[in-house]
Amino acid sequence: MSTVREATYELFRAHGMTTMFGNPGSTELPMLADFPDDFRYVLGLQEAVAVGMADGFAQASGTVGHVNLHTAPGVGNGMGAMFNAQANHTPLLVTAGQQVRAHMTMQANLTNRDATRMPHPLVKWSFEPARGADVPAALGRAIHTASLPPKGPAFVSIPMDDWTDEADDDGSAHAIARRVGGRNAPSADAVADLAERLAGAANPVLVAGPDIDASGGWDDAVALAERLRLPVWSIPATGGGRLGFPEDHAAFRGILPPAIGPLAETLAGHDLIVVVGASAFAYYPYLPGNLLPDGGSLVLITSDPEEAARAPMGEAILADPGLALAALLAAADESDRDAPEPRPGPADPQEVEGDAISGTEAMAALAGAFPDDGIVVLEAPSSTIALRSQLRISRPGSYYFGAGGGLGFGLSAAVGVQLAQPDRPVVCVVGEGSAQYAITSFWSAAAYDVPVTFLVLRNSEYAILKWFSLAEGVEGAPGLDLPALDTAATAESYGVPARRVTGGEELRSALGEEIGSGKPSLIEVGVAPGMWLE
Ligand SMILES: Cc1ncc(C[n+]2csc(CCOP(=O)(O)OP(=O)(O)O)c2C)c(N)n1
Repeated sequence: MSTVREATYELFRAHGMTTMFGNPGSTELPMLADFPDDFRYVLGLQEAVAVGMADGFAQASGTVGHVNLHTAPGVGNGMGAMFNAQANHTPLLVTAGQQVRAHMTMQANLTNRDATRMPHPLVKWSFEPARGADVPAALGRAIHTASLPPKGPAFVSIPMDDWTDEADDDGSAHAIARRVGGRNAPSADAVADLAERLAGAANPVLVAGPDIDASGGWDDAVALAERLRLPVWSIPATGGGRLGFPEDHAAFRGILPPAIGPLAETLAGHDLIVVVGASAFAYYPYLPGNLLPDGGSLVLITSDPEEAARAPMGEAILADPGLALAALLAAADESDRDAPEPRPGPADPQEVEGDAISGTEAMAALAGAFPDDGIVVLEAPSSTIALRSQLRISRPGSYYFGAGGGLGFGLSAAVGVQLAQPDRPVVCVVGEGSAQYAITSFWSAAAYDVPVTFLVLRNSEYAILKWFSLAEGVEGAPGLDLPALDTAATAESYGVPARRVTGGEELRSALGEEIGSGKPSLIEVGVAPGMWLE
């Protein structure tokens, strides 16, 4: 006979889920009792940080992440980060403690009175087992649900007295042994049809999305583009948490603009647009126009039925992006079309007045110091495009961004990514405004000696919101300036050594010293106000 707790840890072990992120409360302590030596608990000081770390860890490790939250208030604090995890297609098990069963009907203090409803619509499945003995099977079901396409968070609320209950040994053994595969190959007909259309199109184009990276399709995307001479665009920068194609490749054309009209205009002249591993498209701001260029048709390949259904135009093939690319490649003959125009090289940074530098110059300095095996976690809104233009990432699994747009992903996910990839240097590029949403990540980085290099771009404002004000015709909005926000001093107070640098040269040499140093550290540089688009 084993207890529910023993059977549960066996289940986690069987799935390779031996890292647990969390912030504990009294209702979670029974789960954490006698914490096994082969498990690692990573404390986040606020639940948004714990969820963000688990998100980064899950994506960069390829396992299901696990975050344990404190009953209703902990789930509430974690929900913004769950929104990002859902948009990122991150496989994530979210567990939360719950009052003792005997206390729930009378709604004793800290009872999560509607636990299963609370995290909706951000989770794929939400459950509170009817009996303690069912906890391992419920967790098994949540793990499978999280890892089936579309990957995403699944939630289980667990009353605190369940952990010492006797497990259902037969049921637990099956739960521990079960494996559920979720990669669907496209139908042979769909592949043959699309391969024929790609061969016959006058000017086809590939639009690469984040799930190419997540499904291991990077190399086949490159081979397909080369064989068919396809120009390749990235989906809009704000809509994708990963990169689907090397951005220094000769076929890579750039990043599509995020609004309806400009996006279609950018693709003008293409008669076949094949979008792989993405939502088509995560538009914002609203700039109406035609959804497709004249004479263009679009085929979306996604493993997410909702992405397939909600796209406002074109056809969709429901399939794992990596498997679909492999199948298309196998069906593709070498094309004699002309090779696509190469993308121009990075722009020279413009001079700005005063001590601050442009976001472009800051990103050029980063590019100058960035190692081949580096990983970027990005949350610096007004320098997002500058980073993508200056630092042309050439390897898979090297870029993470909060696709939901909820700030707080950057700092926290960077810690999780680094824990999952201890041998690759992680650089977190973050705006000083964005950093505040997950500021206690600095403590976790210091406490667990997670050697992220944090690059803080300090422009003393919410620059992107000022840019949006112009786009939205809004004047006189309050709350867009951030005077005297000293992120370097705050990081120091949490135990992360910080330094301030001035100018591109100093920034580049500081980055060269810190990246790969094996220690967490922070570099803050002054950046001039404004949007940096090259
Ligand atoms: C949770 C959350 N709250 C608010 C916002 C709105 N928001 C988007 S960008 C931004 C400003 C970010 O400031 P900073 O990191 O300094 O970057 P900058 O725009 O100056 O480059 C804000 C507040 C958001 N995206 N997410």
